[in-house]
Amino acid sequence: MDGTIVKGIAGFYYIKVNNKIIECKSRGKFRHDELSPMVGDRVDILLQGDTGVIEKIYPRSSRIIRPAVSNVTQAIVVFAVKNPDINEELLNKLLVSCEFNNLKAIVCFNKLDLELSDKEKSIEDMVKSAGYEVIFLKAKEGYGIDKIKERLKGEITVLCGPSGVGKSTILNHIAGKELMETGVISDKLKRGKHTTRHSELIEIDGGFIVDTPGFSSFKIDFIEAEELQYYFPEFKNYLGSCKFTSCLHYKEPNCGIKKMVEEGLINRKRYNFYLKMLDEILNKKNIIR
Ligand SMILES: Nc1nc2c(ncn2[C@@H]2O[C@H](COP(=O)(O)OP(=O)(O)OP(=O)(O)O)[C@@H](O)[C@H]2O)c(=O)[nH]1
Ligand SMILES: [Mg+2]
Ligand SMILES: [Zn+2]
Repeated sequence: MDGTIVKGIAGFYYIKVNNKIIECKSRGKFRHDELSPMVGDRVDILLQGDTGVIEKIYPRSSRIIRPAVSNVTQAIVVFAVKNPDINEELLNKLLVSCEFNNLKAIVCFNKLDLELSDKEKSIEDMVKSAGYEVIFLKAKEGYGIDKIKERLKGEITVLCGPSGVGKSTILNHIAGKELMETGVISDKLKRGKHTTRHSELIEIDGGFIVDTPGFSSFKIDFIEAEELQYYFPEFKNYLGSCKFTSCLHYKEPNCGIKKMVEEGLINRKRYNFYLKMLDEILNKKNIIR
């Protein structure tokens, strides 16, 4: 029998098999492969009465750390237009992190019922110029939720973004009545969440979605300086046009990326963010050396 691990608590794993959740233990042998089951894993299980044993973990297509979930295919990056204000740098860092982890990213701006100013408009332009889809929401009223639901089928989606932007509100609306029960359970679990740090996949509309606790800062300086450019999708078409193949698009002459920034084909805010991250990465290296 094969299924997907939707939750793991204290050595027990909960596997969704067809329409049932089966509680399983893991076989010890995975430890030799330094592989222990994690939420998101596709597994084979052996039934022993009502419970089971995980026999096999299928190869993972991806693995994210916070929350620890495998096989995630997509991220819904949530910010609020107000309360709290959009942190542009954090937004860009999350987008780079999505590219690094090979996740499709969709950006949602929630709380559209609150005032929308030129600042949000320019951030929307920036995000769209990098090729990302933008969805506006009034999650509290359920507005825009249907657009998100359309994107969930066949995906394992992670909801991420700062605290208080409305991620859990979105998830509750997506799930509707069905989750109300799950909501009660995960409310209970949420209390333990800070200590156990487990995450749970919720099956909706032919896909899985996982909520995450919000965060306010985020580092991406583990990325190599030479690789950073590949996590800016809007650079891709122009990367061959620099004079030097090793160009980092910083101080080098005849840089195709800088030229595109001058011509307005690459968003200047995104380019400035790229430079800032590059600087952080290079400085970090200096300290280690
Ligand atoms: N005005 C307005 N408030 C909203 C909207 N959606 C959510 N909120 C409110 O924003 C607050 C935070 O919502 P949550 O869903 O808990 O936010 P979260 O992103 O899950 O926060 P963390 O769990 O701390 O990461 C709540 O008071 C919600 O009622 C909206 O569309 N408009
Ligand atoms: Mg929440
Ligand atoms: Zn260049």
